[in-house]
Amino acid sequence: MVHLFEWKWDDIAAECERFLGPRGFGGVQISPPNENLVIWSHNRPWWERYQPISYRLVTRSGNEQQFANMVRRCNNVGVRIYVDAIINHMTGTWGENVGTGGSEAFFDRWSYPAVAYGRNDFNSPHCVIQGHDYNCCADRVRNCELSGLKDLNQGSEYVRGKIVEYMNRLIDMGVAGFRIDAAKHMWPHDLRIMYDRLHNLNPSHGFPNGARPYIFQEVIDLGGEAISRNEYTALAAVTEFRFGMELSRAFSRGNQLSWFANWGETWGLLSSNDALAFIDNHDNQRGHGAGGQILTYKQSKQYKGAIAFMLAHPYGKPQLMSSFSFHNTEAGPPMDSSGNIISPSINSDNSCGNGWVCEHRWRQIYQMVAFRNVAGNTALNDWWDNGSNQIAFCRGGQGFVAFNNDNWDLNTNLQTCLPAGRYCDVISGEKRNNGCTGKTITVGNDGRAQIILRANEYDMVLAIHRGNESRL
Ligand code: QV4
Ligand code: CA
Repeated sequence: MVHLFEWKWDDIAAECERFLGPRGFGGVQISPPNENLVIWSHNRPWWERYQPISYRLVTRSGNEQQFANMVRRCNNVGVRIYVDAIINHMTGTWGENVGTGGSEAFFDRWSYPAVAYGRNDFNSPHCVIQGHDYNCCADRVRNCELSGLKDLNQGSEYVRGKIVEYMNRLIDMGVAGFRIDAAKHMWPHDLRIMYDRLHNLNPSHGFPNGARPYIFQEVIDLGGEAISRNEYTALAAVTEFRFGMELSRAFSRGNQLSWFANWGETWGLLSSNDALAFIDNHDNQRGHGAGGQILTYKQSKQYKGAIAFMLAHPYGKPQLMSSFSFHNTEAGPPMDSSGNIISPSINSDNSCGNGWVCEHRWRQIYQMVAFRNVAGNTALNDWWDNGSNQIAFCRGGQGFVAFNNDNWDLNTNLQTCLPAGRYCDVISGEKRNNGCTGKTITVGNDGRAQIILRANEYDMVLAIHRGNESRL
């Protein structure tokens, strides 16, 4: 799954058809599709989309018809749509009070007529979460406001009804699941009641009869807080923030890759089935949310290393971040002077222009998506390391990957566990007309090959696998 952060629905539909479907991506996380407050006083920041004003499907990404069209076109090519659901709160106090669809809010009366919500639908007495609440007071984290955003009371049957109605409308339109924003700030038993009332996925969009939505809940748990991610795993999957934190640290040389031989639950990560795994997300790539030195597109060599490790390793359900380029952490997506989002342009080498980074279109990343699909459910085997930052491993006779994050060369004969033959390294190049634009690796009858990754190479990864993209 890739998070196409702030993309427009028409552009996502085209991306599903021209790139994501053909390249084997399973899904897209989209930005919140419901109406949000327009915030010109901060020059239309990206975070205005986390300030709901109604559940009407009209945002800078598009209107309801464009949304429906995107879902249909993506499902047709096997790419599923996952909605970022903002159900903990509504927009808070601002000088501005008009939404992307023209709806208004009246903050002094806690009034959101386009839903409609009023004073009784929010938690009271009114309070705002303070930093130390996270360490002591689960009830305050759940019943007070997250940075002044009006806190809905999901204990109310009326509020639950409105939220479930919104989510079911999306499911009926063909959506496959949800990211539950700020799940930590809602009571697990209220979430359970709402999840239980969600419709089955719509069979007319190609889902099997009785299929349930895939839900991943945003719970930031780096340890030591009053609320634990374990309170949410019985309900649905959970975002595993420790995953990207540890891998970012290691690929920045703050820890040795050789320690990752037992990467997974033994490191204190969630059980693999419960985990949405990622390196960076839209918050921590710009210093919001969980802190720490998170790798992003800005440290591209290390970042591609961490992403390749994520995609090659069997742990969790991996999610890629696809960004717009930014310097200012508040800045919204590329836009014109009226605030309309500018579409990404597509260059002949697959990369994007117009201010879009499109990490998912970097060869070293999308070719590792193919690697993961070929590796399937196979386990990890033939781990090798040099006791430092050179490692290699296999996936069940399907794929082999090597990393060199030391400042000296890797040049070693290693077990690749692949059938004898010639393979194209999918990191340094790609297969073209039975040739390879990058390194060619020859695997002998014993499954071994000479693996070379120089310290000063453009990338620190080498990957070969069975299947069309790599086998020559
Ligand atoms: C300001 C003051 C407050 C004051 C308030 C009201 O800072 O002290 O009470 O005004 O006067 C924006 C502004 C923020 C402003 C707030 C309210 O940045 O300064 O408060 O709006 O108007 C995103 C951004 C937030 C942004 C929010 C709403 O990250 O900065 O707040 O959108 O626009 C915790 C949570 C976790 C959360 C994470 C960021 O446990 O759930 O913080 N992550 C998710 C999303 C994230 C989003 C939200 C939750 C809220 O991933 O992107 O916040 O929907 O770790
Ligand atoms: Ca709450």
